[in-house]
Amino acid sequence: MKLYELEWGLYPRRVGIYLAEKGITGIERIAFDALAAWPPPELAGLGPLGTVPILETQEGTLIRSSIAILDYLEERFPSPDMAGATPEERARIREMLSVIDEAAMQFGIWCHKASPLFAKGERQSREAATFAADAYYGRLRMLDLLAQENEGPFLSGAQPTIADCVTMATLQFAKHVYGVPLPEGCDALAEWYAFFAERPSAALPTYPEPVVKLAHGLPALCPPTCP
Ligand SMILES: N[C@@H](CCC(=O)N[C@@H](CS)C(=O)NCC(=O)O)C(=O)O
Repeated sequence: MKLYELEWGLYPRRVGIYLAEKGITGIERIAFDALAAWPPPELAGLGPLGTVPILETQEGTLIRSSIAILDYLEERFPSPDMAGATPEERARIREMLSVIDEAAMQFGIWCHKASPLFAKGERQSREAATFAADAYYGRLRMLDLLAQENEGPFLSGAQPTIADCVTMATLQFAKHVYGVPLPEGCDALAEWYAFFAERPSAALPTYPEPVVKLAHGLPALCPPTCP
């Protein structure tokens, strides 16, 4: 199998953290360079979406969404279970996944509409960015409530799940690339973050300096109205 990725990108990191937690090592990793022209020419041969991660299975099927890749790998490698052992556990993990996936989407809009990183290629909108920043923090507050219900130390139960991987990829990227902290008062989420960040799977990737230079400091530039 082959995984096409940007090692440090928010969505590919979901898969990177998952592979490390799961202990899957036999996948060839092909990392693109975001500082070169985007999209890289090789991406054109991998279907029309033009985003990473993409998993190419042994049979040659291309899977082009991070959550679909995680679902596929869970079915392919069921042990150790990271998707929930019972229908109830699976539902709980999906509940968290949908909240953090919505958060990631809103975070992307905040960045695309207000960060100097995108100012050249995209129409900027302070109004859209502030709306998205508030929506991002709103989703994290929801996730904090869900984390409060859990006995931990992981987001859902006593073992790492795909909800931990997807959440860590999002929060770590927000913090280290854009300088976006957790919203105030999200103590359960903050406690989980401090715990999970120490795991080897969450070791920081190398973020490209020119990207961080332009991206860092987003909250000062365009703050959420309810920090
Ligand atoms: N929904 C997709 C989103 C993937 C995505 O947007 N990836 C970013 C990199 S982190 C990308 O490829 N962006 C390039 C572009 O949109 O042109 C997933 O979950 O995999």
